[in-house]
Amino acid sequence: QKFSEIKEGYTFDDVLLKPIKSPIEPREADVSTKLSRHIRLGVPIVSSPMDTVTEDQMAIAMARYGAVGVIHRNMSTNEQIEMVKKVKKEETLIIRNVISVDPETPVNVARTIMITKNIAGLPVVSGGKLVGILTKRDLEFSDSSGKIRDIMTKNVITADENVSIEDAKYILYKNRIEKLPLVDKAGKLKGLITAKDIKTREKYPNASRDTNGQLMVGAAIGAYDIDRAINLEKAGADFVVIDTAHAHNCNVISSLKKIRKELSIDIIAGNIATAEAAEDLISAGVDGLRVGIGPGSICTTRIVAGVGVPQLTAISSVADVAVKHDIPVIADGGIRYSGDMVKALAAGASTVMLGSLLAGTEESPGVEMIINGRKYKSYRGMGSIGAIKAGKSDRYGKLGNNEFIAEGVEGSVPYRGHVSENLFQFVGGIKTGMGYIGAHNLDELRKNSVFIRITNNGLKESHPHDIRIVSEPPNYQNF
Ligand code: RVP
Repeated sequence: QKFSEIKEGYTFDDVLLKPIKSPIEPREADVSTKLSRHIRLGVPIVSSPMDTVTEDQMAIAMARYGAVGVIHRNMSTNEQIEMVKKVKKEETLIIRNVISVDPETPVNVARTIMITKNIAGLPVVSGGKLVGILTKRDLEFSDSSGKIRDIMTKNVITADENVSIEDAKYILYKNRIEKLPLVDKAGKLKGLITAKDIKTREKYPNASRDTNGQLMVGAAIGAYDIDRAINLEKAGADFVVIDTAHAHNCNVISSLKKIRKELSIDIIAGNIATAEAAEDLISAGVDGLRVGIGPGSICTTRIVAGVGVPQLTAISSVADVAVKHDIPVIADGGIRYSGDMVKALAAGASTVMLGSLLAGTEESPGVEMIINGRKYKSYRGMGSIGAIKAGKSDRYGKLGNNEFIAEGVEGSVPYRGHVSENLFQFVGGIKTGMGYIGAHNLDELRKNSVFIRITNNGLKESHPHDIRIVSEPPNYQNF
């Protein structure tokens, strides 16, 4: 395209959404969505794979709320695998590797196991078969030098290994027991369900869970990191994100095809910003697209390289192609308020990915600091010098073995409390937007939305003006 045929690109502050006659109240709006070809989420928000944003604690908090986190890759494969496993184990409903003891075990040995492993009910197994359970009550007045077989509870209430959660709950409740061992037809111990785990699960009814009831989690990989991808899948990751600054690169695409052959979980790839890139990545077999070249709050790509596409134009260019193939789009970068999320979703994204808005939360791995009496947390670009030096430097600007060009900065963002409080505000903002647009769900938001191009004066008018703000609401903070 010649310079004389130059086109305009727009971003969040360039537009507003027109209000439309609406049959719905915000509380009725359904924000559920697709993250990728096979993954559905209750909340259209994803935490970014950055080393000051998403590790296991962030991923757990996101999944519990119905959103999802992508664990960053600025660490060894083993460290990343451990984090994935931590998320998967956080709310395991059926314990598969059950610790058990033989009936001939001395009582004092069993007591030590129960104390050190913090177990309240210990299944007793002989030749693989469940023969009893040892509870704290059994131990209370027992002779420490005796054998377990003499004091264990023999008539154990069990359930079939394929019991449904609802049935398990009923059995636990009806019999007033805390532990329910699961056995196969031959009476062999196959697992254990505890009342405590069921209660924890009920605290988070909208959590993003896999088919086993475990929290969902994604993990980032480098474009050429096939081994990492395979190991993450083995560790239980629900999807991987091929994490590059420019996924519309021939080497990345041929590597993506190889990774596609090795994995059966969903593969999301990015970042891209054009329709052509969307076509090529979809042909190569991706299950989701991550959009954004340069909009990130910590990103200097557009300044250093002179390259990028204003984010709303990028989202809609990619989404126009992706929608034809039913491939969901993640709008990644540049989101500062819930209104930006509504605009991104209206422009065609199925989810938004957040960095700076989550970096200040309790669950992020960033370092806390106090500046002028106010609490902040560190936040840095993955192309910043600090992040590159700390780990794998291949997302951004590698020129040679030890030479690199930074494409990001390091800084801090205000402390923002817990992830759940923030997600509550973000989802509330999205639903409020949907109420103005008469959208019952995100499909309708996309279809009903009419954008208006605004001027700088319109933008000035949009923000609070001609007032000295004395009290900042949690969803509008300037600093
Ligand atoms: P933001 O939410 O505006 O803070 O942007 C976060 C996004 O910025 C990330 O998800 C990623 O796409 C991009 N990023 C991360 N590091 C850098 C960089 O150093 N340039 N950019």
